[in-house]
Amino acid sequence: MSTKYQNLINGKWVDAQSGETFETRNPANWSEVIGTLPKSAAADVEVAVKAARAAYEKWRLVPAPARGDIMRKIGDLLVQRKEELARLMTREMGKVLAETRGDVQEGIDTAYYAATEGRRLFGHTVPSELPNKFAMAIRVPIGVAGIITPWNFPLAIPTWKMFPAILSGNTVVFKPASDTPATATALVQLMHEAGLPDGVVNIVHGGGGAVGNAITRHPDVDLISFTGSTEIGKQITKDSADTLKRVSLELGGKNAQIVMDDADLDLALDGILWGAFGTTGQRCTATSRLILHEKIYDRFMDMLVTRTKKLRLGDGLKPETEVGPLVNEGQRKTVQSYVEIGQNEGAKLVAGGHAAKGPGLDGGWFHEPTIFSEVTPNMRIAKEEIFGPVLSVLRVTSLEEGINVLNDTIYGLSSSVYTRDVNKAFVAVRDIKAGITYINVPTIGAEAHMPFGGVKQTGNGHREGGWTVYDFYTEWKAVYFDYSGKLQRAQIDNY
Ligand code: UN1
Repeated sequence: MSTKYQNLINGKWVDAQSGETFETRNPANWSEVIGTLPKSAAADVEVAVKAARAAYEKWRLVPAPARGDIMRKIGDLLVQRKEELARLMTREMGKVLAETRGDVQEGIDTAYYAATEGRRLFGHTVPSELPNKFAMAIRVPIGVAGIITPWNFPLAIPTWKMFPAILSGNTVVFKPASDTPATATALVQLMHEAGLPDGVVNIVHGGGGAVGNAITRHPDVDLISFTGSTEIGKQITKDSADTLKRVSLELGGKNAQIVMDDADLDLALDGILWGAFGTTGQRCTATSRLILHEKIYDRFMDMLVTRTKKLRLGDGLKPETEVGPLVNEGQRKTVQSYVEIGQNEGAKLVAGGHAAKGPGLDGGWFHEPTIFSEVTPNMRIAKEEIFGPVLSVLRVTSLEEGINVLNDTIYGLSSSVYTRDVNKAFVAVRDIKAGITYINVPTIGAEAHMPFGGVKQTGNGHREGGWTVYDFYTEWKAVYFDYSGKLQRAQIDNY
């Protein structure tokens, strides 16, 4: 059954002004159309930004605890609809049900965190240097936030951005990935039902070129939060420069797991299978490099290849499926091209390497979980983000070398070290250049109340998640009260 989805602008469900549409389909079974969507353009963004701006002038005055009450209702509705949303998400982007339930859960956690943040949003009171004078710093909202999100966490990532934005008193124009617009619409529908006033959240469907650019270049959009490729992140930075928007970027990764010779190898094996092939490798946190200590290299590779070949591919709605399809044909082509690149570079293909065929697989974008061994740090498959089920394995002789290899990338999102030696673990935490370091945990699975983001070309210094994201969605205002009744000159009268 195909559903007709619309844009939500100023509290009304509407088509694109042009009347044009596009489709969203099931990557496990491409002939299944899930829905049609408005193919919007700059004119639709224009109306949405106007609505968001008008709504902002009222929403900023609603007390934060009252904004938090709506967040709590949003959380409650997400709990009620968790299963329905997870099923829609699996149909729309392919990852297995356990994972799409986890994706919704991340949204629930983010909603309840935001609800309680409505009663915090703490500022500071600070002693003044002058008598009979009071100083404080308070957080104020900023305005209209443009939110541009990817398809791999089609519910969680929009919630990481929209919930703190709205709780802080901003309003939102949201452009979800055109691969997952149905899930995004279900989320916005629920936010609307929870009682957000008209215009506080607006969704405009369409492509990055037409809709995304109109948002990032719009003079009346104050903030941009984007998750996606490093290439587009750089373009957004340029496009938003003319109006000096505040921009938060979560970009690429080339995350690695180091396994030391003293590690619990069974644990490290479970970790790498989940980190590399969970979500079919389509996470910005996915493990795409495995760095093995030479003493355990051969043994661990045997264990890894055996288990990888047993992973069950299929439709994510089936309970026995462990690895779903890639999201679309383009992603599968990218993966196939990297398999070729790896082979030409002289790496050894030890598992997978092909589009997956067979009953239940032929109608979708499936690809075998793939492993290259004997990879060296200068190969492209050791350097470039692939965003699919391809793992490059490198050999090292020490922790120090392992950390150097791990750091040898333009990215710096997530990292992992398996060791039983606490001293080695602390050295790794100190020397690894990444926004996230896990000890005896795979590179995926960040918790919603912790800072999330990366260093180097993974981002531009901001963090999502937890308390840190509120620094992005609020501006600090310094406030001074003088109750002395006379002019007191700072830096002069008291010295
Ligand atoms: C992403 O892939 O962009 O840490 C986000 C994780 C998830 C979020 C991934 N909680 O793997």
